Amino acid sequence: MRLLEGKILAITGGSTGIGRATAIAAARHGADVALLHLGDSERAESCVAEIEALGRRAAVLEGDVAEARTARAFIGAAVEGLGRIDVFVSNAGICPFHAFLDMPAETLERTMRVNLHGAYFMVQAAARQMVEQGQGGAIVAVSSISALVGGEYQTHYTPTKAGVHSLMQSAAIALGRHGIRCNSVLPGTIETDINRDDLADPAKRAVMAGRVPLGRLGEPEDVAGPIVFLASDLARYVTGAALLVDGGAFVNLQ
Ligand code: NAD
Ligand code: RM4
Repeated sequence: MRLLEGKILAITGGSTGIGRATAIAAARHGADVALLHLGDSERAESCVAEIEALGRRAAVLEGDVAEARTARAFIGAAVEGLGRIDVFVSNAGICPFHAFLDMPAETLERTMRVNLHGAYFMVQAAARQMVEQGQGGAIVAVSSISALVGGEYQTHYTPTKAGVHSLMQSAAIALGRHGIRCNSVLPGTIETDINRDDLADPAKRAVMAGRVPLGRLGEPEDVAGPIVFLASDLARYVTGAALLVDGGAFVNLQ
């Protein structure tokens, strides 16, 4: 069953990790895909090649989500290249692990700017396009289990993920009258570039894997499926929701 047949999906951070797995899963489900990357042309082009090999169209743009103008440029390029936008996935994010007491102000500000302002600018630009098209749409934001629980070296990051989750709740209200659904996924620990150094510590890795009832850390493809579901008409009455995709880590107290 192809869940996104004939849809056009745009995604940020689409050249690696969860974003790349989602772009390819969407293409397998029948979508054409526009992807935004930052300084990663080679992997972005290889993702485009994979999408095209699946018989779908792809468009690619480079830009920094922290800049509001990137949102306008990306949505504009996606519409120019592929015709319209039915689904938008706000995925780009950073997590430069750092202790709280000596957190550099620039690290805090960059993390907020990319993860929260970036998501806001992008979701707003995508929503404006969907409203103009007049046929509804679906927006999925990649929040995190870290919207709900803390992290000693993530004091700059967890508030942005709580913010992204909250943005989807408020946007669901603002956009419901336009038939645009807004939901978030809350991944647990998924092995990608973002935590490669953090998980290189065997002790930390064992602790993180050990708290997952399903017995392993996540792979990007584990998150792509729930994103495709929320983007699809199977989820047509789901808006303002948050879906944990964490192998059960969040509920594992004892
Ligand atoms: P990743 O590093 O592979 O992906 C992040 C992507 O965002 C990269 O492609 C990167 O180039 C892009 N990006 C970063 N800053 C950008 C900017 N300023 N402008 C444009 N693109 C930018 O790691 P990932 O784990 O796939 O991360 C994707 C999302 O998933 C992030 O929002 C992250 O917070 C979230 N997340 C990840 C995990 C995890 O355990 N891996 C868990 C929960 C949530
Ligand atoms: C997630 C969660 C994971 C961490 C990544 C970087 O939101 O906190 O444990 O590895 O971020």
